[in-house]
Amino acid sequence: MGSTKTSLILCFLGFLFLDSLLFCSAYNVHHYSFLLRETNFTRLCTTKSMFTVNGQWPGPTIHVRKGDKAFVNVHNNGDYGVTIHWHGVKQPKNPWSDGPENITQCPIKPGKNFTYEVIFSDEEGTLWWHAHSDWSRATIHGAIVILPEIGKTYPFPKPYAEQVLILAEWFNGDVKELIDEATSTGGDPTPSNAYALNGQPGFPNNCSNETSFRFPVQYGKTYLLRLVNAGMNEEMFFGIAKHNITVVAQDAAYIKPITTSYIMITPGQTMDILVTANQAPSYYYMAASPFFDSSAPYDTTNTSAILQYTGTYTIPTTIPYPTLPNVTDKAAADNFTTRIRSLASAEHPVYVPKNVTTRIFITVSVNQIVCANASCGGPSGNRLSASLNNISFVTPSTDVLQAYYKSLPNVFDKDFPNLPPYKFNFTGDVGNNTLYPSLGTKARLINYGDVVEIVYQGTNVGNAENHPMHLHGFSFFLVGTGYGNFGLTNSTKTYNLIDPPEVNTIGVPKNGWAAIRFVANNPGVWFMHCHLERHASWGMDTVLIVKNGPTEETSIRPPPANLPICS
Ligand SMILES: *[C@@H]1O[C@H](CO)[C@@H](O)[C@H](O)[C@H]1NC(C)=O
Ligand SMILES: *[C@@H]1O[C@H](CO)[C@@H](O)[C@H](O)[C@H]1NC(C)=O
Ligand SMILES: *[C@@H]1O[C@H](CO)[C@@H](O)[C@H](O)[C@H]1NC(C)=O
Ligand SMILES: *[C@@H]1O[C@H](CO)[C@@H](O)[C@H](O)[C@H]1NC(C)=O
Ligand SMILES: *[C@@H]1O[C@H](CO)[C@@H](O)[C@H](O)[C@H]1NC(C)=O
Ligand SMILES: *[C@@H]1O[C@H](CO)[C@@H](O)[C@H](O)[C@H]1NC(C)=O
Ligand SMILES: *[C@@H]1O[C@H](CO)[C@@H](O)[C@H](O)[C@H]1NC(C)=O
Ligand SMILES: *[C@@H]1O[C@H](CO)[C@@H](O)[C@H](O)[C@H]1NC(C)=O
Ligand SMILES: *[C@@H]1O[C@H](CO)[C@@H](O)[C@H](O)[C@H]1NC(C)=O
Ligand SMILES: *[C@@H]1O[C@H](CO)[C@@H](O)[C@H](O)[C@H]1NC(C)=O
Ligand SMILES: *[C@@H]1O[C@H](CO)[C@@H](O)[C@H](O)[C@H]1NC(C)=O
Ligand SMILES: *[C@@H]1O[C@H](CO)[C@@H](O)[C@H](O)[C@H]1NC(C)=O
Ligand SMILES: [Cu+2]
Repeated sequence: MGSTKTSLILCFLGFLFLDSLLFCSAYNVHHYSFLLRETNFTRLCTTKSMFTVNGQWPGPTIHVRKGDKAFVNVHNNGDYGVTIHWHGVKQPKNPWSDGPENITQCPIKPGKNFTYEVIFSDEEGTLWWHAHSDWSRATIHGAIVILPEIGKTYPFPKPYAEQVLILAEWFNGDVKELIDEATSTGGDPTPSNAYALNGQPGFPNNCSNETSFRFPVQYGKTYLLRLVNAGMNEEMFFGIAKHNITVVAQDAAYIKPITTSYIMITPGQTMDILVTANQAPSYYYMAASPFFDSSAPYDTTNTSAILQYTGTYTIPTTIPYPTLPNVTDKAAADNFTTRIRSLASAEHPVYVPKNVTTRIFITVSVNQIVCANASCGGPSGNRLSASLNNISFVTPSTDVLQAYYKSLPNVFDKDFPNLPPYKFNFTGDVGNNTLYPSLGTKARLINYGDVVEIVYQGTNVGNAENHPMHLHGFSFFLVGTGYGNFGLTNSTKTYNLIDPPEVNTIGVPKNGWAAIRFVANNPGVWFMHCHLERHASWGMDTVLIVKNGPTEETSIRPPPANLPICS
């Protein structure tokens, strides 16, 4: 329903010395229709109308093969404007279809439609799509499954079957009202009322036992779970009772298999996980619980689904529940995340950039803005804010891409700095001099082909927390992470330049740092932000603009017809 497929053969005539060679590669073009509309849902015995794609929560899965292309026509029948982002799809030269509101396009208004051209390149595994306007992604999201090219196989034995599993958050109230309310008071938004797996909170949430998502498995078979953390504000642990799980990919790039009893996944991340049904046929809970270490309010519940063996057996009166780490157990989180390595090996080396030409050091902070007469709902009557290099991002009302492409003035500045304005003991006892950010719409221009290293330095300003930083338009090598202050001499010594994972979202540890590298080979306007929605709304965002290279092949494509109009 709502999707069709056609095949194209793309041929290049290449000349190699005296021989001419014809290269052909086949790829498929897929067409999807997304109708955005309000739909009633009942969870936790509460019924509400919510904004969805095709009336589904989670929304439809997009299925492609590596290197394919998808045209997705999004028609908005809702009450307010919205955009869609294809999270982790690099979209070579095509920022026009990337989606973040007022960064690469203005919203698709009610009654209007826009067709996204989603261009896949080297991604393979699981990604996802989501609304990129205010908090509408809470209900507007779905998975993207990218299979190997025809004739190619997974780098692990073919699983018997596959299942998308989406972790999300259910709010009893209207999500738009909730964030509008928090924005008007300046206080913390109300946390969600439950997490959900494939749209169902499951045991032990109220009114949820009977509707748990159930995944039927056959004894002896191995399954591939494609797990997406579409949650809004919390990193999560996930595990399956009495079953080990083996993680084989993250963010649509394969990794060396990690066998574990639990994982930690941040909002924005995706993981491909093998599980073998090798226990006594029965019911087993798969569950997720928050990993959150901050004084901010958060959703303290757990969500579960049921791994249900097929066959005849006595249904257990007590279903085994997985043991997941404590909510603040960062050693447990690190124990998993520090094991993640790309598939690179001596036989199959991966080029990790070594000759850095552009270094950007970014402090990542939660801040406050002073309100007259302490009239706001945050600490000390202040307004909660957040920043990168002490600049709290202000969303413009004309998109940055259009302004850049057409050289429109007064939309954004090009002076996002390489360093924070003050040097201090970032993770120590910080005073108030860094509590208050400056405001601005600042982008960092990068030359085509630059070898970029970005160090994200978490700070103890305001409220120290983990920050899952996400960059559009690229996947990057995570070359290092650590606690405390980053130091160019001591921290770079700990880098992994052999087999670092290649990802699009990285959890910067609380009061720690993370270093990433990438080659700026994708011209465009690319949003970079914390994937905790609270922080993104408060200004923990900036824009990287990769300039055109010397040729058409290295330049931004012309804009599509019918881009939504800003107003
Ligand atoms: C949604 O639910 C509300 C009340 O809960 C009801 O008034 C409304 O008619 C429902 N809408 C649809 C489309 O079912
Ligand atoms: C479950 O419902 C009861 C009664 O309405 C309520 O008191 C309780 O807080 C709810 N529990 C959760 C976890 O929502
Ligand atoms: C849900 O399941 C749990 C565990 O089996 C049980 O304790 C609880 O009473 C059930 N709740 C309902 C409403 O059936
Ligand atoms: C899980 O893996 C550990 C370590 O390899 C192993 O000791 C344990 O027996 C495994 N458990 C199951 C249920 O397979
Ligand atoms: C988690 O750890 C904290 C601090 O050690 C402790 O206070 C809390 O009770 C623990 N929570 C659970 C659910 O075990
Ligand atoms: C990491 O997990 C392994 C296997 O569960 C355990 O043996 C080890 O002690 C853990 N390490 C830390 C630092 O928690
Ligand atoms: C490293 O980059 C610099 C600046 O672009 C360049 O001059 C130098 O030749 C490069 N070195 C290597 C080994 O690529
Ligand atoms: C984006 O710009 C439009 C005007 O073009 C404005 O109505 C909307 O509020 C802006 N969005 C955000 C998140 O600022
Ligand atoms: C920075 O702060 C940390 C935590 O308070 C402290 O342990 C460390 O000594 C401080 N470093 C310096 C250079 O003052
Ligand atoms: C920092 O600012 C807060 C108000 O935002 C105030 O309560 C506190 O006393 C200040 N601390 C210092 C050390 O100035
Ligand atoms: C690394 O260097 C930085 C900057 O000099 C320093 O603040 C930090 O404490 C050092 N870290 C370690 C682990 O030595
Ligand atoms: C979609 O938008 C285009 C203009 O952007 C318009 O011509 C077309 O009629 C619209 N289609 C629908 C089904 O509304
Ligand atoms: Cu954050």
